[in-house]
Amino acid sequence: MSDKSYLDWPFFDAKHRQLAADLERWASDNISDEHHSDTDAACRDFVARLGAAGWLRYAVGGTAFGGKYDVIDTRAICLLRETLARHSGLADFAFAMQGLGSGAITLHGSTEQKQGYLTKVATGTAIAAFALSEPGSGSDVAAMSCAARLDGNHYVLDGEKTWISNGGIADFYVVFARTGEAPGSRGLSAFIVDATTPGLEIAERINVIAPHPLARLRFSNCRMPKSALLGTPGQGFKVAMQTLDIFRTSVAAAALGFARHALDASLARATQRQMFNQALADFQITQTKLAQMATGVDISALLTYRAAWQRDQGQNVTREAAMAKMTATETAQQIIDAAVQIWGGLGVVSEHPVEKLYREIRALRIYEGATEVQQLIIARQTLTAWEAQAAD
Ligand code: COS
Repeated sequence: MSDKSYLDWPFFDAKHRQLAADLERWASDNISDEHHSDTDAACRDFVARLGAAGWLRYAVGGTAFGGKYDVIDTRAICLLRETLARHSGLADFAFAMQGLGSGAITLHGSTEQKQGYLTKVATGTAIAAFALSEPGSGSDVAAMSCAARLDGNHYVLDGEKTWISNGGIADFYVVFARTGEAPGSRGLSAFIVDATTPGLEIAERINVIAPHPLARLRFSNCRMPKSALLGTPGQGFKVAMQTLDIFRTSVAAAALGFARHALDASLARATQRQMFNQALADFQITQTKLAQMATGVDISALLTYRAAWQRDQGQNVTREAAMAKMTATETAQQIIDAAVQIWGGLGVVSEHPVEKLYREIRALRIYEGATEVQQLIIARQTLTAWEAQAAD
């Protein structure tokens, strides 16, 4: 049984404690972390079941459009991701991508766009995707080359996007493209592109170590109505960054869920496994590991829920979200590695729970801003704050 004492921390309200308890019950009854031979089908199934049970309502903002609340509650999103990740990486993925893929619509969509897309995302009847990265621009978003030009009442999209989660199974993609109002980051815009739009093709399906739907998309003379524009022309970079400000914190929460699972599995093994006439947990060398793992879990939880709470207070969290994402993902990697060591040979057997965690955690240190990008963000923000103080 996972430690729940953190729910008493002052970051949470009564509704969060209730959510955590209800979700834990639902996840225990409904999620099994078995091997899925058809990842696409398993992901579709998770989206449908998470939608039917009402959990996806937390992933969108606006009660008039199916959302649980008018504004996305970041602490709820984080509790959902942490709990789902502790039970199944793919269940967490299915939830997270509904949120990331529709986050820009929640933040900047028109009433028609919210009515058309958010309601379906919240019920699990449409699958969402976020298309930002390109073969030539991952960390450096402002360098993207995928372009959209205005042609009468249409925008025409040309270029490629890659590493697109839900690519191939999504019903729509929020796509960022260069519209050229100004150079660099000030000349990008966001669009909602339906998967059936002529000129959009799945150029490649990509297999990764922890399987989930992933693809490279190609846009060739892809014509969309002007109404596909999301927000204001030229504001696409900020739309992307604001969306990431919410969901980067939730990546930290998912890493925390994986880390808690690894700690629980290690405690179970260390107390049961006998060697040299005592339990593994009786060795001080094991206790050192367990102490570091437990402390790492709490450090990650503190940073994650600090960032989530701060965003829910209406404050800027670019720095705090970056700190949480960097620390929780890097720490979870170390905790899971220690769990594999504690499990020994069994820890590297295919589909053993800790072997799966070992594969699941790796991508989180890369996607939605690699650790190195988070370091850049934290350093810039820290320097800016210091310079502002020095100028006073
Ligand atoms: N919210 C709102 N606005 C933001 C913002 C945020 N979180 N972050 C930056 N901006 C604004 C800046 O204020 C700046 O505005 P002005 O043009 O009005 O001055 C503009 O956006 C450009 O910001 P900046 O100069 O910091 O942009 P850079 O090109 O230097 O890039 C990084 C910044 C590296 C932080 C950004 O490109 C990034 O996050 N990269 C990682 C992308 C990523 O996560 N990829 C994974 C895709 S999802 S799997």
